[in-house]
Formats: sequence, structure tokens, C-alpha cells
Amino acid sequence: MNASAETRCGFIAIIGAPNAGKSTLLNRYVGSKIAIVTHKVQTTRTRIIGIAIQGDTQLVFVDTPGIFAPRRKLDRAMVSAAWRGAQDADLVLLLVDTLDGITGDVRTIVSGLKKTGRKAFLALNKIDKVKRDTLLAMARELDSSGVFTETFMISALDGNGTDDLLASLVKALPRGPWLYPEDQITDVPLKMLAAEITREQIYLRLHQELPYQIAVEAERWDERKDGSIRIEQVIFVERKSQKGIVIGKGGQALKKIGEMARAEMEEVFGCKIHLFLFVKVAERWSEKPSHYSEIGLDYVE
Ligand SMILES: Nc1nc2c(ncn2[C@@H]2O[C@H](COP(=O)(O)OP(=O)(O)OP(=O)(O)O)[C@@H](O)[C@H]2O)c(=O)[nH]1
Ligand SMILES: [Mg+2]
Repeated sequence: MNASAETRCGFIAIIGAPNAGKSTLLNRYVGSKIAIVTHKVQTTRTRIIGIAIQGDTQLVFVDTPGIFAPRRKLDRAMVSAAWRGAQDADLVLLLVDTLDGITGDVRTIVSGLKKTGRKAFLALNKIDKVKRDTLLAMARELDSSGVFTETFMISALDGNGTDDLLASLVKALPRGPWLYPEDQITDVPLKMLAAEITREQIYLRLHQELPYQIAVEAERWDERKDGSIRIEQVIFVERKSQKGIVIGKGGQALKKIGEMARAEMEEVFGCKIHLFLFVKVAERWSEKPSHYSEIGLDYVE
């Protein structure tokens, strides 16, 4: 590891409304898929750390759940995890989905930052899809809040503008020793990553009829002598009808989810995976505290 006189290291919280592209940006900077990404809002449920290295600098990105007006208990826990992520960080990066414009959620976040006196970097995302005039108008309006030190226009998807943003983040981080080993890229335990991969496949396959309140937990995890891993996971749904949707006609949906998830896990973990999925109805699981710690959240009354 490098001497601390020259090195820099710090936490950068990526915050924003649901679906802004936070996890996409995190994965790009880390260079590996550690946070799941879907077209649905509220994909990320907990804080996820992704570590990138640029020369002498270790950048510790904190992906957070989207911030929005919470109604349900799970929502409240997610939003509070996101704000905590911002509080603890050296730098805050607000990502705005320019396809959506300046929504009520974005205004809420900006005024939240203003209240705490936090300065932030602003990145207008999805510029691959939006006209330049619209982008400039949005930048002007957001800039007038006085919250942002620098503004960037990026596409987390195709990478446009992301190098400039990264270079500026590096400059703004404090000097200090690296906090993580050089080869560590995340703090998500493998078990949770595997559960997230399955949840992503459920979201991707069952978009229309998806019951939002789905949780996946690893029930058994055996690393075998031959180097393979045998994983049993339980998919929790809240109602019997949802169980039917996840399993599908003749078990087809669940089978496909299992195949896709297994392939993805084999790629991410680099070994053979034996995956077994079970679906259970746990009525109102999202109201129960024990399920929260399983997915890395604090239960908020
Ligand atoms: N066109 C375009 N789509 C993008 C871009 N960045 C992200 N997306 C898409 O936006 C959707 C949401 O991306 P995520 O990375 O899951 O967004 P998120 O902010 O992490 O969402 P939550 O975890 O739900 O808060 C996905 O379908 C992405 O492929 C971009 O730069 N351009
Ligand atoms: Mg996300």
C-alpha cells in the first residue's frame, strides 16, 4: 500500500431519486457489477460500498437507495439509510435523471441538503437521451439553489462525461491512507450479493405483475471441496397469489429465474453454483423487524 503522504481516500455518497442511475454509475466506477440495476424504481434497498482506485486515490463510493417521499415501513428504512449514507460521507454526489426532469423528489433532496448545509457535486445523468437545451436549463435551475460546487453532465450507461466527474472527485477527496485492501471492491457479503442477483432476475422477468414487496434470503450456503457453492435461497412474498406469479405455470417462471440467477452468480463468483430456490409466503414481512437486518437495513418505527 502507498505511503499516506501521497495517497487520498474518502467516501462519496451517491444519492438521488429512485431510478436516477446511481447503481449503474457505481458499477461503472468499480468495474464490476456489485449493485443490481433494473428499470424499476426502488431497486437498491440498502447502502452498498463500491471501491475504485485511480492512481494514488482510493474512492469509496456509497450507493444508496433512492430518496423519495416514503409511505410504507420498508420505504422509510430505505430513505433513512440513504440520508445516513450522505451524512457519513466526505463528498455527496447528487445524481439527477434528466429524463424525469426536476421532480418533487429532486426538490426535496436539494432542500434537504440545503438544510444540513452540505455542499454537493451535481451530475445530470442520462444525457444520451436528452436535448442539450433541456440539460442546460436544468443545470441553471439546480445551480441557483447554491448547494452545488460543481456540475457535470454524464451518461452512466455509455460512460460519456464520467471520466471528468471521476477526476474532479479525486481532487476533492482528503489526503490520507487507504481504508480498504487494494483488491477489495465491495463490502457486500457474498451471501447478500447472491440474494440480490436472484432478486434482480425476479424483477427483470416479472416486470408487469411484480409484487414490489419481495425479499430473497440465503437459507443454506455450502462451499464444497470441489470449489463449487451450493446455495438454497428463499423468496419471500406477502400473498399467496404472488407466490403463484413467481412460480409461474408449471414452475416455468421460477425455473427461468433460477437459471438466469445461477449463470450470473457463476460469472460474478467465478465458480460453479448449485442453486435451489423456494418460495414462501410471509404475510406482511415488510412490517417485521427481523427481515430488515437480513437485508442490511434498520427498522424505522
Ligand atoms: N438511457 C440511460 N439509461 C440509464 C442511464 N443510467 C442508468 N440508466 C437506466 O436507468 C435505470 C435505473 O438504473 P439504476 O442504476 O438501477 O438506478 P438507481 O438510481 O440505482 O435506482 P434505485 O436503486 O431504484 O434507486 C436502468 O434501467 C438503467 O439502465 C443513462 O445514463 N442513460
Ligand atoms: Mg440502485
